[in-house]
Amino acid sequence: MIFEGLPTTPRSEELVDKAFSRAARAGRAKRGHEAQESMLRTAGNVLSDNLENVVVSWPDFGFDVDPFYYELADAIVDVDRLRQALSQVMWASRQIEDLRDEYTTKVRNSDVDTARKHRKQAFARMADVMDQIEDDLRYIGDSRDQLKVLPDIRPDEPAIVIAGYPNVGKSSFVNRVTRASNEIAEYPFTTRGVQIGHFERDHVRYQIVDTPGLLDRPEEDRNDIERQAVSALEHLADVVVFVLDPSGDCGYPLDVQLELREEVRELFGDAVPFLTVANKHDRFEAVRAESVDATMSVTEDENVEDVLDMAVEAAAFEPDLPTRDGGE
Ligand SMILES: Nc1nc2c(ncn2[C@@H]2O[C@H](COP(=O)(O)OP(=O)(O)OP(=O)(O)O)[C@@H](O)[C@H]2O)c(=O)[nH]1
Ligand SMILES: [Mg+2]
Repeated sequence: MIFEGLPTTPRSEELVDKAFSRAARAGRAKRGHEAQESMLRTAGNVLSDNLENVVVSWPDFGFDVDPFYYELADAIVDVDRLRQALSQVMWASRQIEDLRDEYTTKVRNSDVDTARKHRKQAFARMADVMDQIEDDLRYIGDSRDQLKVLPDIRPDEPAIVIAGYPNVGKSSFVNRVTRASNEIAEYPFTTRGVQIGHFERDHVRYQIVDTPGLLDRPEEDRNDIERQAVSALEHLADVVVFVLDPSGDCGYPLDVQLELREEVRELFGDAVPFLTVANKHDRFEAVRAESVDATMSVTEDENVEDVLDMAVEAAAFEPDLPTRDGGE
């Protein structure tokens, strides 16, 4: 996952302490001008290098971040604010380099007492720059802590997104079709976690994503974070499987479920294939044919594999296979 390896972000104060104590140590090893210059260089380098490392450890949001993760990240933190913070930190890194170079010249061209004054002034100005980015570093650090735990979804692998009212059998379906691989993980993303299962067809790994609390109720009941997470799912989905429970055992009448279906269908738009599957076939006789693409019963193991085949076919995923004659 793209944000997984981000290192912890240092705080301003922490970096200043580190830079100035290293500088003091470097200064003790030398005398006169050289001591002052060495302190200046050490402090400047420690600060500017550490700040630059903070920035370069992040992916470029305008370039390297898949739309799925961009949206998801933006649901959790303010990505514009984060990008601004990162560019402020980059600015600070450059600013400190400039101070280092400016004062190195001054130190070299003055007597030892004045050199010490210049060095002290440089340190004060560096500390000032660090004060100015205190909030930015904190925002970056907090963002890092939150984004680090995003679910490990691969935007480049085909994804089947499961939707439908609570209790219709979404999790039962996901559990059933991923039983062999047993790769279901819970993530602290929404209140109820995101469930991601995997299975393989023709050597292609498919992700099957169940999002309790997201696609299981009308739009107006979602809060901002959830709405944003839904729009992330829109980028991710290669096919949506909407699960109905025509028996009504789930507690929602069929017409209410069909309303939600239209809403979810509109959310994803025409570009994403959409399948409606009536589950719990053991609990109802028939459902009007035009409203569903398939019927199944997960608990009776009826038609489940066929539904999965339909989903795989609808996702129409074409892996980039090497050409047979190896022409390239
Ligand atoms: N009779 C019958 N019951 C089923 C079938 N599939 C699932 N169930 C039952 O329906 C209940 C709800 O199933 P879940 O898989 O938890 O439903 P869900 O859609 O994941 O529910 P939420 O996670 O709350 O959104 C469970 O008691 C299942 O055993 C089925 O085909 N027939
Ligand atoms: Mg569930």
